[in-house]
Amino acid sequence: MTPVLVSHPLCPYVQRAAIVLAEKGVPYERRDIDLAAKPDWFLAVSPLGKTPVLLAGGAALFESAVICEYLDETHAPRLHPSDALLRAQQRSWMEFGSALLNLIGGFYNAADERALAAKAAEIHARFGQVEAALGEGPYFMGEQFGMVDAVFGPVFRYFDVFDTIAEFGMLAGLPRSAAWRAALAARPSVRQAAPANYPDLLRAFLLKRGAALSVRMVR
Ligand SMILES: N[C@@H](CCC(=O)N[C@@H](CS)C(=O)NCC(=O)O)C(=O)O
Repeated sequence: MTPVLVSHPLCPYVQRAAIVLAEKGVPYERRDIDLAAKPDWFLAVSPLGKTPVLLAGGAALFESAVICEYLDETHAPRLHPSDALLRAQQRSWMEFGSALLNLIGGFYNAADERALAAKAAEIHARFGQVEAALGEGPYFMGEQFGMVDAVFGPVFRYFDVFDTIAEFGMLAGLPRSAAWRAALAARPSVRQAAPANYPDLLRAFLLKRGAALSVRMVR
C-alpha cells in the first residue's frame, strides 16, 4: 500500500519526511490536516496530536526523526553513513536543527523589536556553530546529500520568507552556511517538500501572530 504522510503545509517537520521520501523515490500520498481543528482519525493515529505521521506497513509512525530513520533503514539509497560514529554525529546535528526550529519559533513570536533582534542574534550565533562544523560542501557531509540536509532544508526555507521582510543578518559573515543554503534550495527533493504557495501561506501565518515580525510586515 502507498504510504501516507499526514501533513500540514507549513510544518517543517513534515518537510523532513517529504525530503527523505523524495530522495529515495518512494511514491506516497500527502494528506494535509487542519491543526486548528484536528480530525478524530488524526488524533487516533497521532498520540501527541502533531504532524507528521507516516501511515505505512499497517502502522502509524510519529516523530519526524523516527520516520526519517525508518525510511532510511527500509529504502535505498542510505542517507546516513555506514559508520556508527559518523551516523551518531549526524543525529546530533539533526537535534541541533530541531533546536534551531524552536529558536525560529521564538523569533517570529517575539513580542517586541528588542526580543526580535535578540532572537535573530541567537540564530546567527547558532549558525556560527554550524559554520564551524561545515566542510567544503556542497552538503553537510560533503558530496553526499544526507539526513542533516533534510533537516536544514526546511530551516532555510523560513529564511527565504524572512528575507522578504527585512535583512536580519542570520547568516551574515558565514559563507559556508550561505553556500549550503543555496545548495539545499536547488535540490529537487527540498524544493518539492513544501507546496508551491508556501511563501504566501507562511506570510499569512506570520501576519496573524501579532508579533514584532508581523508589525514589520505591515510597515
Ligand atoms: N518533535 C516533533 C515535532 C512536530 C511538531 O511540532 N509538529 C507541529 C506542526 S509543525 C504540530 O503538529 N503542532 C500541533 C500541536 O502541537 O498541537 C517531530 O519532530 O515530529
